[in-house]
Amino acid sequence: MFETLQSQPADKILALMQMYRDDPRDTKIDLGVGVYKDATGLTPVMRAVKAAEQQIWQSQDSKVYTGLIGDPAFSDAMIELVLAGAVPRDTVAAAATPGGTGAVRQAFELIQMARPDARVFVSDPTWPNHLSILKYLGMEVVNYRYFDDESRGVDFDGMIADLSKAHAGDVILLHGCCHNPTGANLNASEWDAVIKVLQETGATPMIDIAYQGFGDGLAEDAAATRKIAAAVPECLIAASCSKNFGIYRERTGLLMAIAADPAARKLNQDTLAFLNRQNYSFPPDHGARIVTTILNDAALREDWMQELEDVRGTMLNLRTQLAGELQRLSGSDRFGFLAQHRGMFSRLGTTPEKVEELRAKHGVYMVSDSRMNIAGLNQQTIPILARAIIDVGI
Ligand code: PLP
Ligand code: TYF
Repeated sequence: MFETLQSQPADKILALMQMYRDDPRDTKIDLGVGVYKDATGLTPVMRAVKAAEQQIWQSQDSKVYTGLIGDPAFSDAMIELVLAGAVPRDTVAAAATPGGTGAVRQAFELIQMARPDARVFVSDPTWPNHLSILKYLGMEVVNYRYFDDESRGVDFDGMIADLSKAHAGDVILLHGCCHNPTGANLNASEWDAVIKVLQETGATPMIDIAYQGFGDGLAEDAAATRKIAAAVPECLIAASCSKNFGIYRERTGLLMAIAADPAARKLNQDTLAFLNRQNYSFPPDHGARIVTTILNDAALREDWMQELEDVRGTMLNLRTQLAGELQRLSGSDRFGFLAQHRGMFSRLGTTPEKVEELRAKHGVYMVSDSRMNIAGLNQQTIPILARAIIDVGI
């Protein structure tokens, strides 16, 4: 029967990861897949994660099933981390999911169950998995303008104009912080304007927050999410713990559905449990338990926050240094956007041909849309990358 299958397009980011591994050059530089790497190129297990795992190993006396929505203590801890009391707790339904991707998938399914004809507005560009999951589910996608090719910032007027075309029953998907793939983000007053559009159109926001703590700080990165959640009656939030806890392979995420009032919460909560049951029954627990242990232990939480700050500071330094080096080599300010962008990624804003030239000639690997993972750089590779960028004429 399976001869009827059609081959599916590969994930470009993951294909690039393989290509990099197969490249024998020892001068190669990996700026592809979005994982944090330290100065030695390693993605370490965070100190607090190790300590939490040790505690769990010592104290856990059963691995019996949790519940369909996972351990409620994980939901409580994550709701606090992301929302910090921005909305009444008794309006928030939540379910643990396999990673942020699981939360995104369950959110789309929840939308589809509630409104089979909902349109989902997505930034142009957005994380490719948003588009492929929406396509797979047969949901209607509307692009809104986001990246300004000229300034490498946000095309804010275009964005607002496009979002204004949404109406009640539509969903507007927003990146809570550290936009993937561009690195370009809204400022506080621009977020306020987006909130105004949400209120005027009645469209429902869905916020994907996968990099809290990677941009301007834990609270700063969640500020827009909190403000939106408080300003509209209903809101979906897909949170990932992969990056900020460095537990990528543990598959740890949470989907939150905020209802207009406590009475409406129950239906959301029951539906989230139903959706988990249909797709995988019980969500993974180990990563969720690590996160809960860290967030609920003052010393571990403090240590985790410190290490996350160091990670964030490292990426900011790399940004400033790369922008500085490019300014020196090019004699112009045209790469200043690199220091303005936030999170792991920056879109350089060049053609796939130039990206290919960077790979073939200089062993620099970035996604063909010219997204580079800033965390893939270090002191040695910054000048090499800067020279390569100038050499290919970007
Ligand atoms: N959403 C965005 C925008 C992402 O970049 C990612 C990737 O890390 C995710 C969601 C979810 O990641 P994960 O499923 O690994 O938690
Ligand atoms: O955008 C990235 O690089 C990360 C990691 O199918 C990732 O979000 C990449 C591709 C993918 C899942 C995660």
